[in-house]
This record gives sequence, structure tokens and C-alpha cells, in this order.
Amino acid sequence: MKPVSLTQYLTEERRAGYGDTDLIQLLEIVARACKRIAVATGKGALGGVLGEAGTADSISMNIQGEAQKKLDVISNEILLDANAWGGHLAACASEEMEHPQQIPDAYPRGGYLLLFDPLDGSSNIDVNISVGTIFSVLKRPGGHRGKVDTSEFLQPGTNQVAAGYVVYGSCTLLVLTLGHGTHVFTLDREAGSFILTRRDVQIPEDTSEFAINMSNQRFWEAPMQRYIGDLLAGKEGPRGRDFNMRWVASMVADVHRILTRGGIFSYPLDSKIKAKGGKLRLMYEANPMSFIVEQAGGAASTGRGRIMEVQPEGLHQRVPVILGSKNEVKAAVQYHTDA
Ligand code: AHM
Ligand code: MG
Repeated sequence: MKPVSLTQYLTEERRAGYGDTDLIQLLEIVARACKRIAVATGKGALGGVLGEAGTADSISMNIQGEAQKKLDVISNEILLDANAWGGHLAACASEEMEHPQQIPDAYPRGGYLLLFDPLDGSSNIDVNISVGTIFSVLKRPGGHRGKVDTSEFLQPGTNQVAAGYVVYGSCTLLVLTLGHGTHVFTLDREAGSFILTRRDVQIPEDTSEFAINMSNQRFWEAPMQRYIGDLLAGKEGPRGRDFNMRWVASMVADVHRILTRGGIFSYPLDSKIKAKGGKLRLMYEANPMSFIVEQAGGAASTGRGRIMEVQPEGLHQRVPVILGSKNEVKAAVQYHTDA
């Protein structure tokens, strides 16, 4: 079979009625920007991209109160620059910036809103472990013109028209959904184009593998303590089988493993982060990943409800996350319901 490029795939999607020309152009521009991030990431120490942003005396902090890595800043700038001029966007919002970035007055303003975590898994940059970019696309609410207000971004995940992530790993992968199936594209580094390598990914419904940061165990709420306790009890416990554990600490890599062979991923609420509402960000991480996982036959919940139905109250809102193989997510949620 002839290889299908991202451009061909998107063109065929548009012909089939999924997405318009502006959305297709927007996704192509995001993919192109991610290729530049892949190049920057791949240079490592040779490109001077490792380490913290800012100076030794004053490390640069983002709106989340986290120290920014050089590659966080570079990736954010690449995505902003690439998306400024196309005429398909009304504004961008980024995990790294307090307020949305308006489209410069020199360019036309379009009807879409783009949200992204420019470099997910920042703590893994300097140790050569996979990192990634996560993005989500919404439509600007009808009737709005001029500068975009933050409130226009505050739409539930069910409103997403597209979402994706790119993993900068041993190979560079783009995983994308436009709302009918989740598809994987691999970057052909010689040709410089993304090629469709898995159509309609299906996450196995059952799994014996979980991903969670176990060092937080004593801080979790009771239902999560009980659920993971039962997994750890293995064959002799109530689940009657042994479970394996993985934790990359790059959500893109952990979710990609689940897309490939199944599994459950969780970053639950714990007493250290309770005031913040969770660790992962609803708009930049939880919603796009939930859309991708649901479109691959998986499930995504806060433990109390479907992530994509959470009504956002702030751009940088955080939520507890449980996602992956459908039946296992259901089992984990049941512990919360019982409580
Ligand atoms: P980041 O966007 O600042 O990199 O933070 C998100 C990351 C996720 O990729 C990952 O699942 C989680 O934080 C890891 O957290 P921890 O270091 O607490 O295990
Ligand atoms: Mg992140």
C-alpha cells in the first residue's frame, strides 16, 4: 500500500466532511511547528537547549509557578510564531503563559482557538527521556469578534474539534483525532513528513498494567489508596491477578504506551496538591488526552465524572485524571462511587 502522508489524510478527512480548510491548515501548521520542536529536542546539549531558562541567579518561572526549562520556552515560541499568520486562529492559550496570546493585528483573525502544553514532561528533558507536545482545538463561540476573551476558551472538552500529541522519543510520532477515531503518524526524518502508520487505534478494554507516581501514595484520598492497594495485592488479592507498573513521568509517553498495549494512567488528587485541584491541567493535558483516548475506545474520568464534561472555570484549572483501558477505568471509578 502507498504511504499516506498527513497532508493526504487531512485532505481526505475534509472531503469526507470532517473539518474545514481552516482546521486542516491549522493542524498542518501545528504539525510543522512540532517538527521544529523535534529538531530542537534532538540537538540536546549540542543545540544549547538543556537546562533551566533565565539566568543562574534568576530562573524563569511560568504561570504555574514551575521553573521553566529552555526547551519549554523555545517550544512555546515555535508554536506561537508558527500560528500567528495563518488567518485560521482567533487566539492561542499555553500552559506557559498567564493570558491567551492574541493574533497580531497585522494578520486576519480566524474562527479557531488553539490550546497547548508546548513541552510536556519537562522534568525528562535533561535526562534524554521522551517528552512531547499536547494540543487541543476549539471553535470560537459564535457572535464573538475582535480580541478574544479568556472566557471564550472555557468550553468543556466535549466541544473539542481536534486534539493531538507529538512524542519526541526514539522516533517522533503524531497522534491525532478529529472526532472520528485516533490515528498515529510517524515522522519520516529523511523526507520530513508525517506518514500514517496506525489507523483507528483501539485500546484493549482490559489491562494488567497501571501507571501512577507511587511516591505520592500516602497523600492520596482513600478510594485511590484502596484501588491501588488491591492492584498491588495481585493474585492473592480481590482482583485475582498480578499487575505490572510503569511510570515515565511524561504523560505523552505514558498515554502512548496505553494506546499501544492498553493500561491505566492516573494522576489523582492528593493532600499536597488538593488546593490546586490536581496536578494535570484540564485544558492543555486532561481534555486533549481524554478526547484521544475516548476516540480509541478508552475512557477518561476524574473519578467523579467524565473529564470532557467538566465545565472549566479557569484557563489553568487542574483536575484529577484516570484514563486508559475502558474496563479498568470503570473499576477505578467504582472505588470512588462506593466511597
Ligand atoms: P509538565 O507539563 O510541567 O511537564 O507536567 C506534567 C507532567 C506529566 O507529563 C507527567 O505525567 C507528570 O507531570 C509527572 O509528574 P511527577 O513528576 O509528579 O511524577
Ligand atoms: Mg504537561
